[in-house]
Amino acid sequence: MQKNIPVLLFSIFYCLICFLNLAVQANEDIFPEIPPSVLPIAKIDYNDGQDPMNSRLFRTTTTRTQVNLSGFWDFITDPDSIGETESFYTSFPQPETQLWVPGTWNSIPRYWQYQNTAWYNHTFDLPADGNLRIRFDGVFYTSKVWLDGKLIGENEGAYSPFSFLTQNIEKGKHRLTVKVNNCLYDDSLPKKGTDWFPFGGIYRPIYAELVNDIFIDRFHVLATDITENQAKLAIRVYVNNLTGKSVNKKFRFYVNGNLIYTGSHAVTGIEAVIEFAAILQQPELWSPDDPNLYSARVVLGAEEDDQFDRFGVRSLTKEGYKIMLNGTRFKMMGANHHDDHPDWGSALPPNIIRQDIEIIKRMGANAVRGHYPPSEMFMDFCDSYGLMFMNEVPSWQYRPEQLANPVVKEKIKKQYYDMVYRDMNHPAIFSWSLGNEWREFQKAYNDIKELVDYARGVDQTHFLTFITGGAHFDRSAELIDIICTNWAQYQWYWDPSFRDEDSNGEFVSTVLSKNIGDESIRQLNLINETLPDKPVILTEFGGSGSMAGWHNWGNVKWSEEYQARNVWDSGFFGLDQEWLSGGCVWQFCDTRTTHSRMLGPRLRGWNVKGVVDSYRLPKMAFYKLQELFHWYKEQNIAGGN
Ligand code: ADA
Repeated sequence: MQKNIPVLLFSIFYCLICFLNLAVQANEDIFPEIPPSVLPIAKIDYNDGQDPMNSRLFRTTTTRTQVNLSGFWDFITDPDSIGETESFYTSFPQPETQLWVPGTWNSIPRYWQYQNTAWYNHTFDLPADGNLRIRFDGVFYTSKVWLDGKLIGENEGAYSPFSFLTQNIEKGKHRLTVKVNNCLYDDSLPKKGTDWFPFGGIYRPIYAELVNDIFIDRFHVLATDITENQAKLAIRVYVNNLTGKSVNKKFRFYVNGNLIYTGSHAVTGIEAVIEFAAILQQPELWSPDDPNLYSARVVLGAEEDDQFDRFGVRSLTKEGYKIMLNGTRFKMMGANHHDDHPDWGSALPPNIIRQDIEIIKRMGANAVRGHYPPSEMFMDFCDSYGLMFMNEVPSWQYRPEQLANPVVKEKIKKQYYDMVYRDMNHPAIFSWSLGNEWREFQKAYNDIKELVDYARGVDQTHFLTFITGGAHFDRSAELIDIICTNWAQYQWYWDPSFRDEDSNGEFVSTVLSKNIGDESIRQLNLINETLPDKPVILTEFGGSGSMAGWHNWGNVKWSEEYQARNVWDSGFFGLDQEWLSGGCVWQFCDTRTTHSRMLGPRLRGWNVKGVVDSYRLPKMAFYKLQELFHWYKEQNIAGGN
């Protein structure tokens, strides 16, 4: 018997190994995880350094003195709006606390629901004399800024950078005081009652820099006439000139550290635009599977000022209802993303942004959609990891009378301009959207036309769209390049309908509410019948809410099973129909909802339609989507549609 013990132990051990192996294999079959090594990384054969301001994924200048203003700032709320009359900007009162900037006060339990005025105050050291430019990447929602007690500017709008310049400032200690208010109104952008939480504060990076009397604000690089041998680069440099004179300046343009253009140009007016062209030899194309990037640098004068950015070379065109990326059909497999995290609110730090991007890539996606321009860091990560991005003006669910309001229209135009101005260089940009789910937009044709005409005047090099709720359409669809419809509501605010095939292999809805399902498919088909030459994207599909970790038999609302089936059902439809160009799941992660929506269809005050929960842990729907996206990709590689 004793002799048999080692044999017995070995057999038990062997069985255990076999069992574990099988379990691992079974698991792999069900959940095709991509090992981290397979995630593509940015392909750029030039080291453009790290950004000490933490605003971008790369250093933006070698010539300017910069001071990173992130850190703990004094903070006080001002619910009765007494701050200006009591001159908080000359003598800041005893602070209630110190808050981390960039950050939002709504991620601190003490200010969790606070929606009103608050003040920040911070002292910093300027290492040299000069023209001081304070650069805010984003403040939600209105802000007013004082430097050493003197008002230097104010801003409305949460999603675009803005800066204030003060000339001839002496080196040494300076004090910055910022009044912020996160209240929203019927004519704000977004408007009051918008679904996502109005996280207040200086929530994106902020820094100070010294600039010369003539300096570069930004530059755009556009690649056209792309062949295997070369691409034409059209470069446009936006220069600020404080001298009051017209001066001739030399401009140099580098790609990956190589000088490819030198020329002299007249810099005339306060905001001058300099244009020139260059040729890029043997361009490496950018795509989600192969995200090749180039580092670009513009130098003004004899190294008096410089700016870095990155760009990519890719073509995005339409062939009837098909979208072509670099000449190959592109079907969108995406996720809607909000800047939202339980610990950080909307102020996502770089490591969380990177984690989100990696999870979305791991899901097998090739695209992301946002309701507003995300941080520049987020866009940089989309470029680097290979995700197309649908960018949007946060004009969410405006009614016709709001769209007709000239104040609102001006805000939409300004936000559109700022979005294009900031994000033109990102190869990741798939489209610009003027807004989401405008109510009864059929009644607002003239206002929509005015907005579209304005948008085309700003940029004609990217797709332009606006998003409709449900599969409705009208003649305004003819104004835009791609039809985008949020199809998912048919599935989450009414009884679910699930996909099935009839005996002829046709897609039909079945089970719980056949009528709603059939009607939604009928409307989608109608779009295609009426506008057969327009690409159509399901900008929001799937996404019934689920309570992470809660399971049930059948299709019980809030269960993970219910959501997983819903996501598969509508996502499959978007990829399977030849005339559809895919879509984006609603939504990436569970997010906080606004005050007025805490009750009703928002489980525990959160929009729980995430395929991962608020801490980014996967729900069943995540794996279903991963399976779907990988299935489509494999089928496609193997010669499918
Ligand atoms: C709409 C809207 C989203 C979100 C969603 C929901 O489709 O575009 O922002 O509010 O509804 O969760 O209800």
